[in-house]
Amino acid sequence: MTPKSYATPSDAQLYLVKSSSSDPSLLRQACYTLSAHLPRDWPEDQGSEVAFAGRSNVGKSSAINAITGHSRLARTSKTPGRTQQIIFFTLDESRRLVDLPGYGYAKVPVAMQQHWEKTIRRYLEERVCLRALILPVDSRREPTERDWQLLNWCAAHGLPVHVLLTKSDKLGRGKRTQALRLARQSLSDMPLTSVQLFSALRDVGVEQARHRIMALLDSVDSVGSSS
Ligand SMILES: Nc1nc2c(ncn2[C@@H]2O[C@H](COP(=O)(O)OP(=O)(O)OP(=O)(O)O)[C@@H](O)[C@H]2O)c(=O)[nH]1
Ligand SMILES: [Mg+2]
Repeated sequence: MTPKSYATPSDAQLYLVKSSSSDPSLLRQACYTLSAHLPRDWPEDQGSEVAFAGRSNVGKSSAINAITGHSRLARTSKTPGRTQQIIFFTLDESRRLVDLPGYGYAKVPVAMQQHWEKTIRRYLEERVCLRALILPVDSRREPTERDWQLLNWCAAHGLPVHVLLTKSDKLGRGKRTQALRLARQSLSDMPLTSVQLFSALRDVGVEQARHRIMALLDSVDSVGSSS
């Protein structure tokens, strides 16, 4: 399988700047479309998608719920490994959000971990309509090795990533500011990667994330037209 090639970072950045005015209220229209175990079950590869990826239990599904304003759209759980399929949510006829299974939870059976490793890789490499990843990272912890692998892969392929420093309600003000500063520093050599503080529980950074996601969804993709 030939990995798709994304726009060069500088091109992609230009596209993003052009299209930052989309109305975030569209996100409230999100509705569940389907859950896919296998690539053949994915919706047709057209329009644009932004996918939430990241460590198990970091708050991906909670972030989707906060951002769409629907408390039960994506299933959340205290037990890691809750999302075990690729879940597609439709915003309108051409735009979707995607909840990917989390990685890094040791109690998920090895065969299942391998299946998702392979399927998520395939999703990233082949999905032409994928515009960007949202990567929630726990604001109290360092990104994991697997987070870095994903960030590096996206940087190498020109795929934008927006990092949400989740569960920031668990940090005091000083620690929150410090977490944001450190994250900005460590991502500073990745021009297509942005970062913000976020809390699904306390509504921190939700509006900011909405604006970013809309800009990413509506960024022009040079891949679809060139590959
Ligand atoms: N304090 C706090 N807890 C949160 C926040 N976001 C999520 N959580 C909690 O973290 C746990 C995991 O949240 P999920 O949204 O299910 O995490 P996930 O990344 O989708 O997990 P998997 O589907 O297992 O990969 C739940 O108990 C949530 O209530 C937040 O902003 N603040
Ligand atoms: Mg989940």
